[in-house]
Formats: sequence, structure tokens, C-alpha cells
Amino acid sequence: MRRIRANAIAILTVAWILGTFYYLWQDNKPQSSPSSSALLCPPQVTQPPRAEGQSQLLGGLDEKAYLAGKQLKPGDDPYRDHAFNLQESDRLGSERAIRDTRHYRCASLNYDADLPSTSIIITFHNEARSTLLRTIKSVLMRSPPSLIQEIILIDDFSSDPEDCQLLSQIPKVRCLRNGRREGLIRSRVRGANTASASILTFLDSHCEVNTDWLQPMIQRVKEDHTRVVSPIIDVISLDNFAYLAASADLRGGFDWSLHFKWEQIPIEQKMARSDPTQPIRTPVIAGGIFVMDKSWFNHLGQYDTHMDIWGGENFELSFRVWMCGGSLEILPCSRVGHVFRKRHPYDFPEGNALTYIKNTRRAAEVWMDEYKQYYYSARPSAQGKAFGSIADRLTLRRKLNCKPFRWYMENGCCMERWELIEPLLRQQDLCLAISAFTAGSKVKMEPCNAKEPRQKWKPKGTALQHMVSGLCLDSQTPTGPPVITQCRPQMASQSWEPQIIT
Ligand code: UD2
Ligand code: MN
Repeated sequence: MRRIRANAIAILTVAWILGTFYYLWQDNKPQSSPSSSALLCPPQVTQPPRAEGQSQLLGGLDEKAYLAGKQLKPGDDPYRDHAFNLQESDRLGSERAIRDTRHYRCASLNYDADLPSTSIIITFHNEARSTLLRTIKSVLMRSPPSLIQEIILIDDFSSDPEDCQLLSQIPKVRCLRNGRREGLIRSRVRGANTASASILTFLDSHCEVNTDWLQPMIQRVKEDHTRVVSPIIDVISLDNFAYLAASADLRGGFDWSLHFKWEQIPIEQKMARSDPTQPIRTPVIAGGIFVMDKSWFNHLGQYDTHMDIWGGENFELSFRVWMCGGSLEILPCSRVGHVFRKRHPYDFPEGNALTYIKNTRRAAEVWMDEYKQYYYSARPSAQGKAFGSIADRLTLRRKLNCKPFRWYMENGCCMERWELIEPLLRQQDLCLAISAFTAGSKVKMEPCNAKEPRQKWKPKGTALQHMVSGLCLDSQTPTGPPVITQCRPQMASQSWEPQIIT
């Protein structure tokens, strides 16, 4: 036992040293990227358009009047309505230069001359005029015009219909207004249904796209229409609107309560990446900014339109894409800035918590198979809450002949690793526990408690033995939930990845 641990520690130490060398090597390479050469030359900056181009860009829109039509009143809290500093956003105006945050090698990549065009879909509910206009203008400024078929705005029943209507004076911009609040999921579906291009591009209403953001994404989707691709999402500060480069070593992840988070690319994968411009496969996408082939979007069932307002649709889409034959990736050479907020600035008619539960329950019930029990363990309050009928989505899953969630877990480069910190087998705050002390009993997740006999495990070769019952963790059949059975450590179903011992 001690030997296994010592070996594991030795392996980890070697991996850590190699990782450190890799970092140093990366940093020492000659770079013209702005991040590492700021002292040597002025930072590379993405320029705003030439002055004479502006009037053409915005067509009939009187930009000054549009922005002046809604201004912060003296004494008002600049964070109140949008959960970001409106005063700073307004002060910036509708365009500005931002740093080109890509790796320097991205600039020398080539894309097909005949890339297909895309319909940009932006849904919003009471977005600030300055952020909304900056989003649209950045798209028009920093995309090859031939790639932009149209920009479809879906005004999700904002208080002032003019926020959207006036913008349709901009060439290529169309405005659709919902007759009632629908939420971002149904709004995006409405936008997708009217889109005329063969490729869909979704954006939030407070973004700024960066240099050459679109070509890498359209190229990947053109080559394989089952790919669903996202940019690296840079951070626009909600306080001062500074544009900050996000790490290029992250991918999407989640915990069992279906809470999205960014996670580091596993070290093995990171070291295998010799080319920093290559796509990063990701288990899930953040949800707001992605490019997808329109017929693939339709074939896979668009979105679950019984989800309301906000939340959960990113998991539902991500599980579905992987399990039904597609893939998800983040493209490091595409960068889009987004204002990340700490709270929702809008109301949820059914309440924030209930809406999130409804949406994530629908995702769990339709897609997670036996793994949904982990969701319920992590989010006990979800039990018994209404989530409507999922019959249509189950039919869709059957019709598309999608793989089981277990496949996704094992092949979709997925969840955080389990940690065996004896005697607990933990994943964040939840620990693996047996439900009864007899052979064949299922295991479940529950809050960790090192004194609880049902949670005590120890390694036995590559198997994991429950200390009190003496039985071993067994994955049984490929689809059934794990159970405990008589230890037979040489059996594949009882053999667990050695990394588990850390
Ligand atoms: C993230 C995603 C967001 C969505 C969400 C989960 C990014 C950058 N953002 O949250 O797109 O996937 O996770 O659901 O990945 N909106 C409406 N109607 C509503 C509510 C919101 O149109 O009832 C609009 C809103 O104006 C915005 C977009 O939907 O343009 C996303 O909302 P958010 O910015 O509040 O979500 P965010 O970025 O926290
Ligand atoms: Mn957003």
C-alpha cells in the first residue's frame, strides 16, 4: 500500500517537474505575442475602423442619438440595472481598440478563401445600449464582410422596444421582438429558425469580438459539420471594462450539481500539445458563444425549448452533441471578450433557483442515465421539483440513437478525477458510499464524513476495496451503475485507473 502511494507520489513529482520545464521552455521561445513582449515593442492592438468607414458600417443609425437616448442619471447606481458599471461602458462609446490576445502563431494561419457565411444570433433582455451596440459593431468591424450574412437580434421582451428597433437601421441587422418573455433558450431557437445562412453563430449581447475571431470557427465547421466550436472567451472587466486575455489552457467542466466551471486541461494532454493553435476538445461549452452548422443544430433537436429564461441549456447541448455523434472544441485562435457578471441583472418570473433546477433536472433526466443520482445527491433540493414532460426529448434521444452517458463519462474527456484520500474516495465535497453492506449493493455519492463506515475504502491492487464489508467496487455491466461485489482484482470491471491513487 505504502509502496503504491510512494510510487504514485514519485510519478506525480516527475510529471510536475516535466510540466515546469515545459512551461519554462514555452516562455523562452521567441515570441512576438503581445503578452510576453510588451517590454520590447508596443502591444499589438486591434484597430477600430477608419473614420470614413463608420457611416457605411452603421447605415441609417444615428449612433449618438441612440446612445444618448438612454443615459445613466446623475446619482444613479451604475451597477443597478446591468450588474456591470454602466458609466464605464457608456464612456467607452461604441467602439475601441482592444489587444489582439491570440498566440502569435495564429496570425500566420490561413483559411479557405471560400468559407461559407454565417447568421449571427444575439438574444437579449434589457441589455445596455452601449454594450449591445459595441457587440454588433465589433462583429462588423472585425469580420470579413462576406462571412456575415446577417445579424439577427432577438429582443426578449425588453422594456423599451426601441433598443432593438433602432438598430435594424444598421445594414445586415434584423430585429425580432418576442411578444412575451421567453428566456434565452426559446429566443435563440426563434433566431435560428429564421436564419438564412447555413452556419449559426451565437453571441451574448455584451461581447467584443477580437481579430480574425470568425474564420477559425467557420473553417472547423466547414471541414466537419458535426463539430460545435467555441472561441476562448476573454474577460471584459465588469468594473472598468478593461479587456483581459483569458488563459489558453482551460476547457469547460462541471460538478455533479451541474454548475459550470473552467478547468485546467489535464497535464498529459497539455504536454502532448505541441501546437498552441490546435483545437482543445472540451466536455462542455460555457454556452453563450459558439458556432454550429444549422442543419446539424436542427438534426440534433436545436434546444430543449421547455427550458426557461437562463441556465442548463449548455449542459443539455453539450451532452447531446457528444453522445449523438458530434464533438465540442475550443479554438485558441478565436478570441471573443465577454462581460462576466456576478449576479443576474434581470428577474426570473418563476424564481432563479426553481428555474435552474427545472432546466438542469431536464438535462439530467434526459441525458444522464444512472449518473443522475449523483446530480440529485449534489443537489438534494432538486428532488420533487417540477420539470414538465420530457417525453419529446426522450423520443429524440432514441431517434438519434445516442450513446449512453457512461460512454460520455469514459470517452468525453470528462469529469474531475476522483481522489482517494484514505479512507475517502472523494470528488470535491462528495464521497463515494455504499448503500448496504451486502454484495450487489449500489454505491452512491453523499457529503464526505471520514467517520462514516460506508465511505471507507482502500486500494487493493488496481481494485478499490470497501474496508468494512471487504467487497470491491465493480462497474458491472457497461451501462449499469457501479456496485460492490466479491473482490476479484484481475477482473476488468474492478480495475480502476492507477491515477486514482494520488
Ligand atoms: C452563460 C452564457 C450564456 C448562457 C448561460 C446559461 C457565456 C459567455 N454566457 O451565462 O450565454 O449559455 O451561461 O444559460 O457563455 N437573455 C435573454 N433572455 C433572458 C435572459 C437572458 O435574452 O430571459 C440574454 C442576455 O441578455 C444575454 C444572454 O441571454 O445576452 C445570456 O445571458 P447572461 O449574459 O445573463 O448569461 P451569462 O453570460 O451569465
Ligand atoms: Mn453573458
